[in-house]
Amino acid sequence: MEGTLGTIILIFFVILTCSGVSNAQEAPPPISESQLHKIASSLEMYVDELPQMPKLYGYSINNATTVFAFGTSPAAATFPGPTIEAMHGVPLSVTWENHLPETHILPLDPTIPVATPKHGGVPTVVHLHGGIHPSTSDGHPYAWFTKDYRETGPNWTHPTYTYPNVQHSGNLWYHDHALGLTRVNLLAGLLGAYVIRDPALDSKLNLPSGPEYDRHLVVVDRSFYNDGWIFINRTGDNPTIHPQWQPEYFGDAIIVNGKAWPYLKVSKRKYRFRIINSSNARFFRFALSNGQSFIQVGSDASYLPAPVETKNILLAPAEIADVVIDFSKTKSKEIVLTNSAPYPFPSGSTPDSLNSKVMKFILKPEAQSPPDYSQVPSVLMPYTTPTIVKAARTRYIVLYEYDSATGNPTHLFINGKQFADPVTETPKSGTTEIWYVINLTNDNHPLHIHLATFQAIRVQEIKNLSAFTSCMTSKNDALACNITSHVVGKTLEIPAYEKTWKNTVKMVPGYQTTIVVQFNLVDNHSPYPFDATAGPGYVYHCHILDHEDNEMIRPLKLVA
Ligand SMILES: *[C@@H]1O[C@H](CO)[C@@H](O)[C@H](O)[C@H]1NC(C)=O
Ligand SMILES: *[C@@H]1O[C@H](CO)[C@@H](O)[C@H](O)[C@H]1NC(C)=O
Ligand SMILES: *[C@@H]1O[C@H](CO)[C@@H](O)[C@H](O)[C@H]1NC(C)=O
Ligand SMILES: *[C@@H]1O[C@H](CO)[C@@H](O)[C@H](O)[C@H]1NC(C)=O
Ligand SMILES: *[C@@H]1O[C@H](CO)[C@@H](O)[C@H](O)[C@H]1NC(C)=O
Ligand SMILES: *[C@@H]1O[C@H](CO)[C@@H](O)[C@H](O)[C@H]1NC(C)=O
Ligand SMILES: CC(=O)N[C@H]1CO[C@H](CO)[C@@H](O)[C@@H]1O
Ligand SMILES: [Cu+2]
Repeated sequence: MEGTLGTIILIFFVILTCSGVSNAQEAPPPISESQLHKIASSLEMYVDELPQMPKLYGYSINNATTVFAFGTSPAAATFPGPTIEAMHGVPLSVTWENHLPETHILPLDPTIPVATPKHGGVPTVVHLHGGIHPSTSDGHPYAWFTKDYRETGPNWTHPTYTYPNVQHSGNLWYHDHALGLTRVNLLAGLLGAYVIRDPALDSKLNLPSGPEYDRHLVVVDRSFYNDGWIFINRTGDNPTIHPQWQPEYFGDAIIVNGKAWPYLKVSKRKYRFRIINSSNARFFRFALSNGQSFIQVGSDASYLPAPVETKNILLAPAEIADVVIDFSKTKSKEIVLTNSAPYPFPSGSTPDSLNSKVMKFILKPEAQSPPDYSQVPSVLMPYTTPTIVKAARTRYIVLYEYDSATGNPTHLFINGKQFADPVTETPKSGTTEIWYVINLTNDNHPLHIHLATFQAIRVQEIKNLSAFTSCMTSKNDALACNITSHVVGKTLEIPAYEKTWKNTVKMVPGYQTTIVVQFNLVDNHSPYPFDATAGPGYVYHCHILDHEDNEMIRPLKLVA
């Protein structure tokens, strides 16, 4: 099909709605963890109706919160940004402009590699997460730009990005990706949903549809000061090394579509929810309080081969769960969407009375529920089985965390390398590779690879981890450290709801996760409809944003 080129202009605007705070750079008075918790617990749950973008403004609590927001004008800017509706096969171009203020609303850390314009302003660049597009439209961390493009990073290309939308229908999201600023720019609000529709496929599947029954839930966690200002700790965990950087941001309040713990009135019928975890570091393990199951139909930007019924969904930052919830059979009048994931995941604190709750569904009476003609088909999308894909080559990808003398993390590297070190991952465009990802840290790292689609096929424990880790720390060479003789421990079951072509996969600590990575087009192995080897190239990184900003990120350059 010949695509027409739609153009929308998206502009960043800061909405200054908070009257109390005039100068962002002026440090607020110190605040304790228990005070933050008290502020979050003073927010009444389930008083706000779940909003739908793009109607909503970024007021998360009783006091308005100043945010950075996406929109086509200051009046139209929202947090999350407007949901971009794209059509399969119809290229879309977006001109990204920067109208952010001269100084950031959150504290920065100059000791990590960070975009630093000489003439002020807040650098930003937009990445379409899960998108298959040229690297000149990928939002490379070095492709940042400030207001009116007066200063640009070394890999900046042009203001207008083109998204070919050659993928089948599914869920993507867009967010800031500027070097060393991702955690604060997303915390400030620079994120939004993007959906690709495909009328032929969508009508065949006949899942719940239309604005009322097919909804996005963009979930984040945030802490706030009393006046509504977003809280981020201004003291680093190793303040003499990094004055501000902390290894993970966790907020006390759970925000869905810009509201803290909202509610949604639902009819007794099926709904489709596209749940995007846009937290900086918080994992969510979702469940429904009445014990009923989710029917998961998609993961990240792909459908599952067949629907999976599950009572729990574990979602890492940047992962997307596409689920159907059938409210027609429950006797409950209210159902709470709950969260039970420890933070940091998997060995941190248990969620408390606040962050164990996400939102509430309030059921309308039967009489008010119109007939439901939607369905959940038994087969969704047949894909190539990863185990029979022919791999062009294998690579070892090792995740390291470095700690100070006090045992606090100072930085994280992939393969012992900094982001600025020369590119080492140079797959051939059109091929498939096997990557063995080895996590030598205590955290679960959601690995995100730009452009590629990939899935885990084996997750196996590393035996004699301390011996292997000490060898790797000195040699940084998995083969020389006898990796195969160490990967002999127990294997973990890969959840059925993750067995599809994903763009973010969780890496279990102390385990080797084997992933099949496709550097070609999902579904049919047709070549990319653009030169994927041109331009500044892509990146792969941990999607815990605090890790990504402190160098758990590496370049990825496709070659012919
Ligand atoms: C914001 O909250 C604080 C403390 O709860 C209160 O004193 C103040 O009046 C509130 N301001 C607005 C605009 O709601
Ligand atoms: C901020 O970080 C410092 C250093 O890690 C810590 O001592 C302090 O408790 C933190 N404050 C809050 C409110 O979390
Ligand atoms: C969201 O993602 C973050 C960071 O990857 C992760 O720690 C958190 O558990 C996720 N939360 C949910 C609800 O999926
Ligand atoms: C672990 O490796 C060390 C060093 O290679 C070795 O001395 C030790 O016996 C090993 N331990 C086990 C339980 O295999
Ligand atoms: C790897 O294993 C071989 C044979 O088992 C052994 O000779 C060699 O010393 C080992 N290398 C390391 C770094 O442990
Ligand atoms: C990207 O930026 C780096 C410097 O950070 C530079 O060496 C490289 O040539 C740039 N690549 C392109 C294609 O602009
Ligand atoms: C080498 C290393 O530090 N591995 C860690 C990986 O994660 C496990 C589980 O959290 C830890 O116990 C290991 O120490
Ligand atoms: Cu990480």
